[in-house]
Amino acid sequence: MVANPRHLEHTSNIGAIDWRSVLRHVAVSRALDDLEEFTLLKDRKVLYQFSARGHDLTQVLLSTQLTGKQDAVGGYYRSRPLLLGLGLPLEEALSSTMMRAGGMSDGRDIGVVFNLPNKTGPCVLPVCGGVGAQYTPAVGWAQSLRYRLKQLGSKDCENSIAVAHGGEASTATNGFWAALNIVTTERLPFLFFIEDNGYGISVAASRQTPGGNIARNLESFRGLRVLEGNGSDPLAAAALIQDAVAGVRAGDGPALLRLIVPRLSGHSGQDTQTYKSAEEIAAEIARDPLTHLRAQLVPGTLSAADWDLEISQARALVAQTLAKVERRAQPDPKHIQRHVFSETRADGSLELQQQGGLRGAGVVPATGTDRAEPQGARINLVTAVRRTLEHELATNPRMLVFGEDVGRKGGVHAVTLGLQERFGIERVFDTSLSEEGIIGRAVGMAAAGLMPVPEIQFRKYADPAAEQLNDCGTMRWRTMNRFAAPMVVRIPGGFFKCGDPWHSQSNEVQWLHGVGWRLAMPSNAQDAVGLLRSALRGNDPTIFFEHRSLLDSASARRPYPGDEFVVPFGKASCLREGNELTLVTWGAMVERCEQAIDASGKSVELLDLRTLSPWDREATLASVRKTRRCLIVHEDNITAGFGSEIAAVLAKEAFFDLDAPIERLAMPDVPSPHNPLLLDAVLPSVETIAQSIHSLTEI
Ligand SMILES: Cc1ncc(C[n+]2csc(CCOP(=O)(O)OP(=O)(O)O)c2C)c(N)n1
Repeated sequence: MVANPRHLEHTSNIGAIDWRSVLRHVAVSRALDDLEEFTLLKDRKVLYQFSARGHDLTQVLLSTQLTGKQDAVGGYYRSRPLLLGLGLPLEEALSSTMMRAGGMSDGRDIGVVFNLPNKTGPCVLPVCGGVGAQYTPAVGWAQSLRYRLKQLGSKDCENSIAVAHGGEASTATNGFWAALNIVTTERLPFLFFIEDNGYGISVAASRQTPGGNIARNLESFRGLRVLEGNGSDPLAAAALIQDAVAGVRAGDGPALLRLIVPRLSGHSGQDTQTYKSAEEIAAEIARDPLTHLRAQLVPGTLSAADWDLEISQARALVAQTLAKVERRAQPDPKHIQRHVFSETRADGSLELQQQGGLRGAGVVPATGTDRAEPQGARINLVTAVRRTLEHELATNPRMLVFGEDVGRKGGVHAVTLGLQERFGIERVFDTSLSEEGIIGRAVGMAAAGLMPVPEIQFRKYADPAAEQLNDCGTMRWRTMNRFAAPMVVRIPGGFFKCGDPWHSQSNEVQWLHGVGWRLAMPSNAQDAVGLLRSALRGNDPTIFFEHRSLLDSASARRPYPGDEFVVPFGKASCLREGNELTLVTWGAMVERCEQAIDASGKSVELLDLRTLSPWDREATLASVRKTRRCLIVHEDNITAGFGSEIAAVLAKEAFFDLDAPIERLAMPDVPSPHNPLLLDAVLPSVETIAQSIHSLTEI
């Protein structure tokens, strides 16, 4: 049943609310909105403005309830009053929208997408511009609370909760439904705090969900407590918010609270609201929660003079803050390429993010050794990855492995076989079939100081997670190193005995446009161990590509190189030395290139790049300067494949050293075909590679 204030289940304590403090925060939020909307936008000192007028009272009330030592919020662009209530400094808030130095992002991101690192009180995960992107990371935080309490004994996590804040239109997004499904299935301490202002820009709520009321539609959703009410009514809203939070905190499971609020401005500073009638706008103004708050407080709780004083003090405070922000410097363009990845200072120390990752939680993993100590018989790539995961799980209690079928079955490629048995269901677990949920959840876990290792079952099925992958990669940069979410995403892909457009895509180049991601593409079991371990102990999000044709191939087998073996990223492996031609490749093409070199009888230098982000430019340039010719072979489609990037760098940097054009051999621009005959026709083969070696060396 949808609860209203008459059906509250937890003892209400609205008497404990400091209404004067609530008024103060709402008044400051209003004064900020007014300043931006009516002055700074016109002066072009703010370029993107999202007023929270009408949403402010409910958000400030929510902030008073987020008292858990490990509470976290996933918010959106209209969440500023909530953040102000949680301690966002006013000067940082305004310098963010005014794009000044410092702030949330040093002028890199739109000012209203805030973040609030906090390891000992409520934190706010980095807000994204994409509607609905806030939900699954908040779910990851909620799951981390259970994990940290049970597995790490973090008492602070007891009774802490995660809240996701969004508008009613965001309940139509993939992220919302992915989150809803996970929190109810897993019974996580999670609150959906939905402020329904009736519009998603200009689209009415009735086009987002049947009947326009998401609360009503979710009444029968199993495992979800649903509440709703009027966000303009201070007492009713306070009671509902208290009750919803108290229920989640008490362990009743997830809840959704829908509060109806007026949107007292256009969607953004640019929006003139011509789609609303004058009557509608007047009716919204009549629902202004600030007016209702005054009626509530004056004169019983506050005198009219005290009320006016709070309003004028808020305006004065905002005016003083503006003066300070105006004196702040503009961000320095010199630094714009910084903090894409984790950085070290000249003395070798890490420039640590404020929150996220193992290091953000104060854990510094051992560095390992790049000297292999081969042990025993040769193992295949599957065993190599499994053994590495096993050792790291055994030595790092903050690491979790999860994805579709990775638990009892041990993964569709058997890579995680036996890991759940050994480490338990909290650390190695099956997820629901939602890639958005898998990666989004990993983002929240990483922000909470864990090392998530999600598996995407096949390369193509990372597509539904594209938004979370993208936002994860840019997190460090857009928060100016305040937050980072290091994780290792294992993704099998590429052809096997046959191809097909679903399980066999390679398409690695997409990750290289995903700013902030490291990418490893090992060609053998030894490199797989070393690269995976580097990534698991690293401080950046990493895609670890497990090529399907290499999982059990004879060519990829190597002895296990030891429990501390690491391969540093960005170091190519020179597999053959030669002086007539440099052949650059990676992944499953390595074996074909070796065979082609043998068949050609030419002196060819073979570089296996091993990682593409970063890639070893120096080794490639040095080799090409020596051999004066270069052939690049890859499985990914040829147009704008990574070979183009390598060729462009060589053309610029080694132009006068070249005796022949740089050549690329790659899959034409078609999806991977299924029939092996068709697949063979499009993949670079030993024969076509050998032919290219011949024609290039004979120029
Ligand atoms: C994934 C995505 N699609 C479209 C947009 C453009 N957009 C920004 S806000 C918005 C409407 C959101 O409405 P709602 O969730 O109800 O929140 P409100 O703005 O009303 O507070 C749209 C379509 C976006 N930011 N992200």
